[in-house]
Amino acid sequence: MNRTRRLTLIAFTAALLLAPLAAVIAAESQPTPRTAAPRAYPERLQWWADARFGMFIHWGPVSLKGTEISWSRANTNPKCPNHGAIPAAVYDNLFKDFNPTGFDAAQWVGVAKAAGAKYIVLTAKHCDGFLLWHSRASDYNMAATPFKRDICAELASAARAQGIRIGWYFSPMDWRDPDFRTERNAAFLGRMQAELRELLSNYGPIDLLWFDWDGYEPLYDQARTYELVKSLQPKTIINNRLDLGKGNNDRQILSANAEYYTPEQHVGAYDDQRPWESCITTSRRGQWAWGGRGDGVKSLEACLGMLIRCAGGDGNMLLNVGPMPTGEIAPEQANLLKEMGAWLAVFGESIYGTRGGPFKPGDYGVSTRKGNTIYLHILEWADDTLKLPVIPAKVVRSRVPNGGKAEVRQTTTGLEISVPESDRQPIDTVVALELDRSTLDLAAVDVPGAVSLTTKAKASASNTYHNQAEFGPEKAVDGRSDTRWATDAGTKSAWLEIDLGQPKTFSRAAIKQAFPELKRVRKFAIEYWQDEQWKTICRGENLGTNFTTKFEPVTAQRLRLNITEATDGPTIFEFQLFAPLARKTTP
Ligand code: FHN
Repeated sequence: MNRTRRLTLIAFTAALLLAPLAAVIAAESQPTPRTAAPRAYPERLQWWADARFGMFIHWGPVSLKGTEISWSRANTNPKCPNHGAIPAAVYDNLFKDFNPTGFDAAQWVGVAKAAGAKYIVLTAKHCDGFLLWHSRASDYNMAATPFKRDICAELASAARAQGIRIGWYFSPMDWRDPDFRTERNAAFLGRMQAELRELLSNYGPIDLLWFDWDGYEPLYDQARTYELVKSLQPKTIINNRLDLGKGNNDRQILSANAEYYTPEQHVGAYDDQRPWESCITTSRRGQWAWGGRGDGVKSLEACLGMLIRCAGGDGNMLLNVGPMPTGEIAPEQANLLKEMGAWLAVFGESIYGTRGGPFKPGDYGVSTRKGNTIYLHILEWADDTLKLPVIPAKVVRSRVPNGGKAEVRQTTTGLEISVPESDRQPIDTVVALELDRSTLDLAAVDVPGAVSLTTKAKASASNTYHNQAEFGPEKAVDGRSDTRWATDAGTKSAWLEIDLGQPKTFSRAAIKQAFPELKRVRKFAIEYWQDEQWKTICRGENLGTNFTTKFEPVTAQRLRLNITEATDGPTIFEFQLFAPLARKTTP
């Protein structure tokens, strides 16, 4: 066979072999096509996608300290990011006092079940290198503690006994290992892969593997590590973080082995083309491990709101608890989850087994869909009637899952939905719309929110965090909920002033506070400048996640959010004002 024919044959075979991989990587890095219907999940991900809600558990000997897992450990490896206050010699010997006699795996699984979570992910090994199972690969494990018991073994069987899926969080990083990220990294890799082999061999079928990253070099021998996982647990679902390193973000999928991406501590943006799961803490101050009695938890409104917005964005939520050193899940964490479960017991049909959309997330809330049904999740009533854009389908009937009545009008310009105040729900008014066709091949549509009068207006403030433009007053009027005006630590009162450029009339205001769970803003007022003085429109206390208020129309050019009492540097995502809505003159 002559040389050209041989080369053409080789090229042709290579193209044949590489085509599928190229297609996946190409698809993963493509921006989300705007008009496509939701992409079907690979069969192997279907249980996970239908679940929508999982419980994350960050735990280890560090819970004795109530400080953050791994990050509170002092640095012993310059190639690692931790610079904690606890000397390594102290941190690495906490296991000698770790005796969680109150640990009951069935009780933990019970908390997840009562919450309505369908899968659990435990930090079997976090970046501090401590193993929550009996290991031959490393003696820095539970067998060396006074408690001795194998947490992974007990949790895996308790989960299966209660029909809950089990996943391991496994840190490929080990900030304690002397060989990690050094010229002796191969020795570390041998140990890391031996540990992974134990976790995936000794505890039965593992449904999910949650790798993590630390923003530093991903020297984890990915090819062999993935091969090891797939050979031992071909069905296990793998997240995207084994491939991530410097300069990457948690929304990137960088290889064919990574099956979903992982926004952290916030709800991911709407994406029905690539699977995703937001991991978020229940901890009031955002800590993953037990934060001590002084920490506390986020509100039910905040946590349920985030789960509903994740589902409406076509993603999952992995909500974290940090058990106490006694082994128990603290009552405030267990009760919060129980309350979420109570809501899901009534409205679960609008979350489980749904896809996000077809109405994309907006100020009104979100929507989810299943079969011929769209579930509207109305989290905010800007007006008595919610207006939604046109969809190419007929609404044949509507219902409110927990009883109550919804009035739905479909016109050529879209949908109008109203629910009497008495039938509205405190956190989420769910309205189910049955269509004359499947909802699953509808392309998602944007729901334009009312445009705030403050968007892009001139802004000034009494204080800006470190005078950094990134946290300047204009960040609270840029129409984005991922940027924020922030003030210096220790700031006990502050004001944000807006100049609308000319007198404008408004009758509704909204304030989106950053880190609402820290309850920093205790007293505030919205004021306008008239007759050479500031006049009060409304006052409020204990600003939450999304403060909204309506008032008699006011016409003014200069106005301000005056935070008169704060516990510490208040910070605001958005301060919005809205013109009165054109009153529909009934014909
Ligand atoms: O550093 C870890 C952190 O402790 C926690 O485990 C989170 C969970 O997603 N992941 C890392 C931060 O991205």
